[in-house]
Amino acid sequence: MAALTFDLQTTDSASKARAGKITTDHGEILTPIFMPVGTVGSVKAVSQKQLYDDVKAQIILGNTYHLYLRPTLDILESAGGLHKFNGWHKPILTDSGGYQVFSLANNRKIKEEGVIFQSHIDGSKHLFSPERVMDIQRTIGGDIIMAFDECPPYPSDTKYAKTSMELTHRWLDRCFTQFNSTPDKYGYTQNLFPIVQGSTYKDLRKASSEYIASKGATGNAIGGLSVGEPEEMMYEICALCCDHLPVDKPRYLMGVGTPWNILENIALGVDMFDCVMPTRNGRNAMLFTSKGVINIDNKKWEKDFSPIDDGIDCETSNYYSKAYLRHLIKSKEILGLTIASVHNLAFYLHLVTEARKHILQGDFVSWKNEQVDILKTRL
Ligand code: PRF
Repeated sequence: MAALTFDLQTTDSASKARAGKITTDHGEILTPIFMPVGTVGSVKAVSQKQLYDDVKAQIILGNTYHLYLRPTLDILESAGGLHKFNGWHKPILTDSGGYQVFSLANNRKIKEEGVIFQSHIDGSKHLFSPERVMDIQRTIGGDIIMAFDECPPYPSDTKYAKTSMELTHRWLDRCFTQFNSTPDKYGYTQNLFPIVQGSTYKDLRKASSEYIASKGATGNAIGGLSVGEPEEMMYEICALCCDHLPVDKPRYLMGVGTPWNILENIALGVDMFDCVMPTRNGRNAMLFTSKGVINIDNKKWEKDFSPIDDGIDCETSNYYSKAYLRHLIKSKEILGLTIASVHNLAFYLHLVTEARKHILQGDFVSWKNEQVDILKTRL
């Protein structure tokens, strides 16, 4: 079994967009790629079969914070890891909890050692340290595991951003020491991706990107963006980070974003994305389609019996009508949540697949500019 490799197939001549292929012990991932979020080991409202066949997902994400609290490591280890537990046999990436612990846990205290927090489920007290989080992710069994970081809120002053970045870097050293001194648990190779921080400060972002690059990891991530800053600022910082991260390793922009955010960041050199938006917004009646954004709650769709989206290759999106999906969502039927989530995810996967096609074809930028206007249209 072997560490993750990245084969950079093409770099666009008119932008920094790339087409590549990631190889892991659970199979290949063609990039750019979008990773559906499966927080507790399940992509909300979507079955594994729908992820394989309709969404055509190549990798999914799980969250350390949630999986550690429930079902707990004992059960995941007994199952032989998350792939065996949930029946998803393609690659899995786990986020470290270094973000969820700040947004979800109660009474959290950040110290040099790590973060002490109380479970949002039963109030029990826990410590996440870099060492502990490496051990936990080893046990969950993701193909890609993430470093334990602090994501500072937006806005943060320079002093806080710098102190926080330096802590993230010290934690990173401890992550690598622990990761390198523990074996793979289930017979396949796990890979540790470090995370760039530094808030919205260019000097900090440059320093952090260089520090992260110096680790020689098999892939690198950009964190701390899409946390409330203006879109243009996100693009500017993301561009700077990409320019200081290795060209021959995949770059992962964490927690981004809208369909147009994804295309713009692909143009800056990002290869991997994840976001709860397609599933969460889908459950709240917002659909992303090849013709623009639809609020399926709107009366306008009451008697629209045309398919949800016939512009993408997804049986669910082609089969059910807008009027029927509107009825299901209005009636709070469970099937409505499933159809909306499957459609939105299939659309995100369609979008990155098309982006890849146009990068390989050499007309990515003109296609992207045309798409961004369509994607933002409110239907
Ligand atoms: N760090 C981690 N996970 C994350 C983020 C981060 O900064 C973000 C920020 N957009 C989303 N998910 N570990």
